[in-house]
Amino acid sequence: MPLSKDTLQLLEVDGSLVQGPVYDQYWPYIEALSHDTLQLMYRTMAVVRELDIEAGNLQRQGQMALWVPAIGQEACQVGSALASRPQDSIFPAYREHSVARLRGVSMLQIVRMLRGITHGGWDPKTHNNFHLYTLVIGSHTLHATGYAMGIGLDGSVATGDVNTDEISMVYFGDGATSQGDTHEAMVFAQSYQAPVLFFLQNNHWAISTPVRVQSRTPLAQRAAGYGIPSRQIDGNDALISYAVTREMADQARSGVGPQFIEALTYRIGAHTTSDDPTKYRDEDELRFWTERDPITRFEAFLRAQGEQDSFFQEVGEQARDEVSDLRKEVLALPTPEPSEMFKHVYSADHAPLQAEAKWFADYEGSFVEEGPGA
Ligand SMILES: Cc1ncc(C[n+]2csc(CCOP(=O)(O)OP(=O)(O)O)c2C)c(N)n1
Ligand SMILES: [Mg+2]
Repeated sequence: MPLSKDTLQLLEVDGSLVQGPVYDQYWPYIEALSHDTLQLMYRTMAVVRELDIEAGNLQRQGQMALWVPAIGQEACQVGSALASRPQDSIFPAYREHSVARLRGVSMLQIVRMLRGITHGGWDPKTHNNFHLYTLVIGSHTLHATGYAMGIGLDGSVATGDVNTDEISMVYFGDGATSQGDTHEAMVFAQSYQAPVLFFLQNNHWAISTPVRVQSRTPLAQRAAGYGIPSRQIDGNDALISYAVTREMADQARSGVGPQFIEALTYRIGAHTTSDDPTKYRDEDELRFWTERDPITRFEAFLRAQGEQDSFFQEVGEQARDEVSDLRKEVLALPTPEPSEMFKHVYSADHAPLQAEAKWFADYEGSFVEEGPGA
C-alpha cells in the first residue's frame, strides 16, 4: 500500500522538503525544534538500528530465545516519541525499541526480558511512564484507554495545558486492528472522551498476513466510524511523525477526546527471529521500501541543512561503542535457574503451583550427568 494523496509527508524520499499546504501547516512544528533535537532524531535512529542488528546476531548465537527487529520503523517511532510529553504514559507493543530508548529503557533491558531474566521488564514509574512490552496483540489498547479514562476520573478537567495535562499513547500494529480488544478500546475511548492517542504502525505485515487482508480501506479511515479524528502519515519520515503527533497529542490533551494516527512504514526484517519472510513476500516489495529507508532520508535532510561529515562519523562511532558494550553486557548476563519461573506468577504460593514445581524439579533431576567414559 504505497502512500496516497492523503498521506501526510514533510520529507520526500530523497530527503528534500515538500512544498505546499502540508509544509505550511506542519513545518512550524519543526522550525521550533533545536538543532540538538534534530541531531537526536538522527542519532537515535542510527544507533538503535545498529543495536537492533546486533541483538539479532546475539539471538542467533544462542543468547536469547527470540529477537524482535524494528528495522525500517525507526522514523515514526522517534518522531512520535519526541513529540510526547514527559507526563504522558506510553503503552508499547513489542517492537518499539526507539520509543523505549527515548523514554529511558535501554536495549539491554529489552534483551534481558527476551532472555527470560526478568518476567516483566522494567518499572514504568521509574522509566518515564514507559509501560511494559505487551505480546498479547491489541490487549494494551485497552490498558491505554483504561488509563486515559482513569485520567478523566481523577477529576482533572483538561485545560489543554501542555505541561501538565496528561494523555496516554498506545503503539499497535496493522494486525492488531483486527482484534476485538482494539475495537473495544476505540469505542470506550470515544464514549468517555478519554485522552488517548492511538498510534498505529502499519508495517504492512502481521507475521505472514498482508495488511490488505486486514482491511480493504486505509486503516486511518476506520477511526471515523468511531467518531475519532485521524491522520495518515508517511511513517518513514521522522519530521511528519513528530509534527502530526504533537498536533494530535495536544488535541487529546485539550479534552476533545481520542485521536488516531496511522503511520505507513515497513518491517524490513523478519517478524521475529523465528520467522522467514522470504517464504511469503517478494523481493520487489522489499526493494521498494528499502529505497525509502528512514535513516538515509533523514541524513540527506540534515546534510541539506548544513550538517557536516564529522557529525555522521561521530554517530557511527557512538553506535559501534554501544554495540560493543551491548555484546559484552549480554555475554555477562546470568542464566536464571529454571525453577525461578514458579516464583513470579502468583503473589502467594499454593498447592497446584507447588505440585507443578515439584514435577519440574523431578523432571530436571531425571537427567543423568554423563561422564566422558559413560
Ligand atoms: C492475541 C494474540 N493473537 C495472536 C498472537 C500471535 N501473534 C504475534 S505477533 C502477531 C502479528 C501482529 O501483527 P501486527 O499487529 O501488525 O504487529 P507487528 O508484529 O507487525 O508489529 C500475531 C498474530 C498474539 N501474540 N496475540
Ligand atoms: Mg504489522
